[in-house]
Amino acid sequence: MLTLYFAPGASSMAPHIALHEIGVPFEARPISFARKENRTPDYLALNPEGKVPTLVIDGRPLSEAAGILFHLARRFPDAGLLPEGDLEAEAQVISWMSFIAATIHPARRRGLDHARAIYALVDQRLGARTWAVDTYSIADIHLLRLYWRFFNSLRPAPGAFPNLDAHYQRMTARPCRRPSRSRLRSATSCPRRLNRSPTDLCYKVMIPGGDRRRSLKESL
Ligand SMILES: N[C@@H](CCC(=O)N[C@@H](CS)C(=O)NCC(=O)O)C(=O)O
Repeated sequence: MLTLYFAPGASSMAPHIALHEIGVPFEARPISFARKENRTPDYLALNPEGKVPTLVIDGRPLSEAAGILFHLARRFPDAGLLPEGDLEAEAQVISWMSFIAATIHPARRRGLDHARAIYALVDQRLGARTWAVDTYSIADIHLLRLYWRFFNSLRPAPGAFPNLDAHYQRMTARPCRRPSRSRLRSATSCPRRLNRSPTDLCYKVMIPGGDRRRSLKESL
């Protein structure tokens, strides 16, 4: 049983996307910072820092977006979220995720100029390649969430980060990956498309077994 504790728009968005991408059943538990639900004794017992995300795996908590993404990618290899059999490519994914957690994520706290300088570095590091490493991976999901947050809150000048913009467009245009029914027997869902509204990340979710659709929305 997987339970994701998330707050809309927070770092938890990356594992939230990955879980939908994989199509595995999970319980999503929203946490309100405004109501200080991340400071309750029950939540602190799962995540002593009082941060999201936390993924509870059969009762055992796992924190840190990078660790959760790695767990999901390795546990569900059919989703193709981590290069397989290529040590160097796998290490490149870990390198990106360390860079994201240690350098990109804290950048905004050091001011706008610093954040812009860091995103210029990210843009350069990404370059013209399609994905962060040779194939689509959890590093792209992690990167999307950070740039989405930066883009929507600080509104960089058009063309300021062309490689990141192109990556963002590619991410939002990705088609739905539907899990095979034989592999996942229980009800699953997956993202159709991430919309480009300034404040929302919206998945169009298909429920297998019918053409009924519903939206799952993370709003700021
Ligand atoms: N290094 C952590 C950072 C997690 C983090 O900073 N989460 C923020 C939201 S983006 C949070 O929960 N903040 C609530 C708080 O600090 O009270 C990760 O990558 O998962």
